[in-house]
Amino acid sequence: MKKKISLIGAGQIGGTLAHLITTKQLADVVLFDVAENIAKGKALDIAQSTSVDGQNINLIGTNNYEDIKNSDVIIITAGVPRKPGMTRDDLLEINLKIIKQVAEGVKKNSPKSFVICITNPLDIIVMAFQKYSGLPTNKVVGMAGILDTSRFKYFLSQELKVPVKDIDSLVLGGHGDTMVPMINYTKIDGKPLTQMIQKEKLDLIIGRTRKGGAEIIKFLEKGSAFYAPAASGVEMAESYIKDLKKTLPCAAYLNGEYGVNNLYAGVPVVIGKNGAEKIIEIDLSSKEKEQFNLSIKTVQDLYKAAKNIDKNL
Ligand code: TXD
Repeated sequence: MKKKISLIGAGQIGGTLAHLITTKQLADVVLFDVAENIAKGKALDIAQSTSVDGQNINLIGTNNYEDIKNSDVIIITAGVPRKPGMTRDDLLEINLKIIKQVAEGVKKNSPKSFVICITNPLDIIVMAFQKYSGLPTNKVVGMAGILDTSRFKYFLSQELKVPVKDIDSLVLGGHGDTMVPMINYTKIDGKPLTQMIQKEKLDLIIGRTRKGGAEIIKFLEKGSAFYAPAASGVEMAESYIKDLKKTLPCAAYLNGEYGVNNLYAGVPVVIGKNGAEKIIEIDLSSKEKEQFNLSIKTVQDLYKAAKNIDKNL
């Protein structure tokens, strides 16, 4: 039975998601955007690429929420991206309004979907989507940790001259400047990272990872990163659709895990046919636990700011 993925937002990430889903033949695609012609134009262009590569994938572009009915997966990128000099938190007020509209559309038309939020500020937007939509917490997750981990692994691979596939790592916590690369968990070809790199070089790489988004925004001037974010979102969708039960760093609803309650934050999550099936609690060093708790505090503070904007959150 062909699967269906609806993409709410047909901008830089949404369009790239649509193209990746098509080339991987993962599912038929609905590209939804308030800018209907953007959605229609990108859907038509990607659909025409299937004649070249032979994929059996159907795509439509729309601004009608009824077209997302019975989606297996919904990936949300609707919102405003950062401009140079902006923080992810600066997007809070405008993107909260947008995610409320999106939540209403999804709740009404496709409430049984597995929903992956990408819009920033990610940890709060995914929380707001779950609260506004009322979808079960195991069926609503946020994409950030896979992207942050991919950046960290890439920088390490460049520094140590090893293939990224030989690096195991996790970046957890909030998707912001306090995100936590798990140094003790990171292995290079099975060996502890700390035995492979000088502290000064590692600190530079951690700093660059935390500012990874801003570095790309500076180059692009208009818009923010979209290839790696889209690849990261597709990995989550694929693990759900194919029931791969991959353990992936995602923003998931914490209900006591890691000592955190009623908050979304980046943790290792098993993603399978039931959505966020299990949160994995890894052992944290005392320093990692301190940094993780600080990151959680920044998410909690931003959530308080969100509740000041909308008391219903
Ligand atoms: O790791 C992560 N989670 C981040 C997320 C990585 C990179 C980018 N991150 C955030 O994703 C970024 O800060 C933005 O908040 C979103 C989307 O980024 P993108 O680069 O795709 O932004 P675009 O190109 O501006 O696309 C956004 C689209 C655009 O086409 C708008 O017309 C549409 O969103 N939009 C809407 N669609 C549906 N419904 C509503 N209300 C709406 N408002 C705008």
